[in-house]
This record gives sequence, C-alpha cells and structure tokens, in this order.
Amino acid sequence: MSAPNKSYDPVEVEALKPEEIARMRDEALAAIAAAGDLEALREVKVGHTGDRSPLALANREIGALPPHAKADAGKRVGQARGQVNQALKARQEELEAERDARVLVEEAVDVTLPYDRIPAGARHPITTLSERIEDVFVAMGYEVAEGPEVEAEWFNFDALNFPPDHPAREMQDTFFVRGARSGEGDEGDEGGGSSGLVLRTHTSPVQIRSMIDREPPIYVVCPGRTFRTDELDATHTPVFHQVELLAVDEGLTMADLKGTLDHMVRALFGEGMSTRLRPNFFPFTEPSAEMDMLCYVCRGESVGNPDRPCRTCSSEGWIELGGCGMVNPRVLVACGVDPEKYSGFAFGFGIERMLMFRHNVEDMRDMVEGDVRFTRPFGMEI
Ligand code: FA5
Repeated sequence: MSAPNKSYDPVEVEALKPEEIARMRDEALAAIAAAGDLEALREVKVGHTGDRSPLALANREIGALPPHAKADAGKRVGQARGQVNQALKARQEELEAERDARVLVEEAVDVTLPYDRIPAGARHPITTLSERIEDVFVAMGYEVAEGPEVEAEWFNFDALNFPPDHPAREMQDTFFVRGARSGEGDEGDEGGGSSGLVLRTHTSPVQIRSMIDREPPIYVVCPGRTFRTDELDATHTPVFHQVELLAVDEGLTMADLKGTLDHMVRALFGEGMSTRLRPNFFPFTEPSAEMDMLCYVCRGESVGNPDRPCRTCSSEGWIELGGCGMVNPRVLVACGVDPEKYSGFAFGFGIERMLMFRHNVEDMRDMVEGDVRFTRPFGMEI
C-alpha cells in the first residue's frame, strides 16, 4: 500500500486512474459473462471481488490520497465494484436458473412408464396346492380323474345315496340349472323347468363317473371346482375347490384309509404328522368319519398349555380337514361294482380351507378377488 502523500493527485496514482478502474471493471464484467457454470463463477468472484482482486487493491490505495481526492477516487472505485457485484448477482441467478432447468430435465421421472415391461407372474395358490396334493397321490399310483362342473343330479345326489328329501338338495345349498321347456318361456317362472342338472356341490360325483368308467382296482384323485349357494364371507365362498380320493379294490379297510391319510399329511406337512377320525355321517360312505390332522404348527403341544397358545388350531391340537369313510355298498351297486368282492374308501376336503391354515390366510375372500397382490407372494411354484 502506498504511504500518505500530501501533494498527491489521484489521476497520477496508476491504480486509481479512471481508465485503469474502467479496465479492471470491464475485465471483471467480461469474466463474469464468460463464466459457463456456477463453479467458474465462484472463481471469477474470488479473482475480481476478493481481497487480492485489482479493484480491492485499488480501493486500498484510496486511503493514501489527500482528503480532497478521496471522494472522487472512492466514487469511481465504488461504482466499478457496484457494477461488478451487480453483474455477479445477475449471472449467479442466470446460472442457477439454467442449472435448475437442466436438473429438472435430467432427473425427470416419467411415472406413466411401466416399471417392468415383463412382470414376473404368479400362479394362484389354489392351483399350486391342488397340484401338490395330486402329486402325492400320483406318486402312490393314483390316476387324476375329472368330471363336469355342470353335473346331472343323479351323479351329484342319487347315485351317492342322497334320499330324495335330503336337505342338501334344497335351494339353499344347491345351484339348480333351470331347464328350457320347449314352447314355454322361463322368464320369471320361479319353478322353471327342471333340467335334472346342478352345479356340482362336491367332487364326489367324480367317484361315480370313475367307477362307471373303470374296472376295479380303481385308484383316483379328483380335484375340481364346486359350487354352493353360500354367501361369500371370511370362511365361505359360493365357488370353491375340493379334492376327492377314491380307492376300490379287494380287501380295502378303514386301516388302508387311515394309512393313506397319514401318508398324505406327512407328505404335505412334514414327518411326525398324523390324523384322527371322528364318527360322522355321509350318505355315500358307511361308516363315515370326519378327519382331523394334527396341528402342524404346535403338534398338539398347545393343548392344556396356556403358556404356549396356538392360533392355527385355537389350542385344540387338531385341525378339521374333511370327510371320509368306506364307500357305501349301495353306491358300489349303483355303479355296477360287486360289493361282495370289492370294497372302497373315499375322502374329500376343501382346498381353500387347507390353504387358509397352511399359509395363515385369514380371509377366504382374498383367494377369489383376483388381486395380484395376494397371489404374487406365492410366486411361480410348480
Ligand atoms: C363333502 O363335500 C363330501 N363330499 C366330502 C366327502 C368325500 C366325504 C368323500 C366322505 C367321502 P362337506 O360338505 O363337509 O363334505 O365339504 C367338504 C369340505 O368342503 C369342507 O370341509 C370345507 O372345507 C369345504 N367347503 C364346503 N363348503 C364350502 C364353502 N362354501 N366355501 C369353501 N369351502 C367349503
């Protein structure tokens, strides 16, 4: 910095000459205009307005001027610095706006684009579980048999030894198919013409078709869709699935049925599983039983053990699975099978119900509503 000098003329001080100040200012303004981005502008700012910038150094020279020259030189330098600061501010705003516009374009996300053009699918767990059950029996030599969903009443009821007045035939359980009578409109006709057809209420008619179509020995597993006039709620659906099992051979007993059921629950739920039979009634089996399987979660250990409650079996130790029994000889006769020579066992259960306790599904409605968020976690298991 120069020392005070009483006879000092500001125009004689090199750094404070008007043209010198104008040059410094113009240089700064050109550098500011040339700064292509905010980083470059930051460097220009340091170089042209920082402590060591030409204008800051010139400003320091003012203090050395005589009082009468200070105002003039101060005004000149002050104006130049003001112009430079203003230009800096304007360029800063310009560059920030450019950056924001660029970021908006570069980082834009098109939310309407499909996130995955080929999303992985999932099979419905009812299908998967049904196939798993079939596999267990196919491995034992059983054959998969199917029947129609619109079934003759005779197959669905009569041949299965349902008496004509059995409550299951009533409208509250069965979807009857109204018949079209020639020459008469069905419209509004509550009675309708009886077509002799129903939507099958269970898979047991496939037993009848299998016995009529085949000669013993017969070993069939029959999966399929069934229909009842039940309201859709957490534990019922009007359209559900059953798996039926039928064996007809010489010398079959309840022991064979029990051994087959035990094998099935071990194959599906793991070693150590077992079943128990409780007396029940079905017109087409005699004797008949309700079949329970050991709770596969607590294995019966929750019974009488409040420290270890089990949600799956409500601490009962057993889970009800379905109905079974020895094929009623009257059914064998209806199908042309000699009951003196052959005996048979049958078993049937609901797949939705098994899926509920096997996979902790709390509401059966989730299985029928077709929401992929339900099926996706089950994946593609085949
Ligand atoms: C029968 O349907 C017999 N045919 C089973 C059978 C076969 C017995 C062979 C003996 C020999 P049941 O009406 O109990 O039985 O139904 C069997 C299973 O179907 C029930 O345990 C239940 O799991 C399932 N089920 C019945 N109604 C519904 C429904 N509305 N929604 C979902 N599952 C149902």
